Amino acid sequence: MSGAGALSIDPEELSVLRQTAPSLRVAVVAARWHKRIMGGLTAGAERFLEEVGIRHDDVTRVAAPGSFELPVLAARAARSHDAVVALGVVIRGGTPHFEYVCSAATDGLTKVSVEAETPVGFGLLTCDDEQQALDRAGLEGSREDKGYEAAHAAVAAATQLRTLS
Ligand code: DLZ
Repeated sequence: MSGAGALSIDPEELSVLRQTAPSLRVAVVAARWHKRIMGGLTAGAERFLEEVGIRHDDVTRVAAPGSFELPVLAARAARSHDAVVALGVVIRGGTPHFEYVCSAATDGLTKVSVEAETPVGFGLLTCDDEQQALDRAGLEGSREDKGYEAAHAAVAAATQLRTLS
């Protein structure tokens, strides 16, 4: 199934986001490992951004060599964007230092978000095997669409931040 995340948004929230989100500048930072799964995650994020009316030109797309590098690129993007969507896939079998990469990316992205006060949507899949990642990638046959969800979270939080400033 493609676009699974679309079903999870309340229509009322979607209608509010369509009014508030189009003025946001968003960065999508995506790691290069596991191409097919990343294709699903990035497509899901892009689909959400388009759905709430964020213009293609207001989205900056940044390629990270691997998930370990997501935090530093997200940190720089957070300086000049209202929201960052961080996407990556780490598969246990694929890396002998799975825990290090996962915790470095997770802790790093948390730190970036809080210190920069810029929402970072967490679209990092940390999976035991490829099938778990495929199930969450928003591809044909996937149960979930974590790219779409991460973009939704980042944009929704960015619009809420505006109400606080
Ligand atoms: C080295 C590595 C390995 C083995 N596996 C993954 C992976 O499954 N997913 C991912 O996003 N990145 C992986 N990397 C690359 C690291 O994140 C990092 O880019 C390198 O260690 C260089 O710093």
